[in-house]
Amino acid sequence: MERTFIAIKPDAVQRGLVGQIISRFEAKGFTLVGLKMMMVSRELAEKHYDVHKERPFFNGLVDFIISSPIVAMVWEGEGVVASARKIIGATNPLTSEPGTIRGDYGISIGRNLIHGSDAIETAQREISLWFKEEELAIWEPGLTKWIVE
Ligand code: D4T
Repeated sequence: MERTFIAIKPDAVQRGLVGQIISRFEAKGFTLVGLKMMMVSRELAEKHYDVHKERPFFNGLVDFIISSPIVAMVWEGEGVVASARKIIGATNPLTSEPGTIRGDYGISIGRNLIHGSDAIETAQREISLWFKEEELAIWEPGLTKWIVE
């Protein structure tokens, strides 16, 4: 079953948006299989954003991610990687569509509330970077037959 890595960033945690953000994925019908609140080490933040290490915003981005707790999650479901990206919205909240998380709650690209894996292979890499296998629950909600044909 497809899985994606989602992180609720420090700005969204500080603003009390954790519940509303989790609700959107629950209401859609995806299954939560991993969840932890944590302070992120600089080493983990740098590994996670390794692809951006030459970009001018890299240091500021890492400083932001480690500045305050985040909520790390793994969500499961058919097509969850691409669907979560749509639920999250475009990188710059000013251009994200209303109805998306960034479109509804954000203004600034450096405070864009949430991260979601951008492809299935990225999701696999990120899930193994952030979670141990035993931290993930293998379960099927009883409601699944009412959500997935
Ligand atoms: P993430 O990876 O956080 O889900 O965001 P996106 O996938 O939507 O966007 P990204 O990888 O291009 O950017 C990663 C992260 O860097 C911040 N950022 C980005 C920034 O602060 N300034 C910038 O100019 C850009 C391009 C926001 C998201």
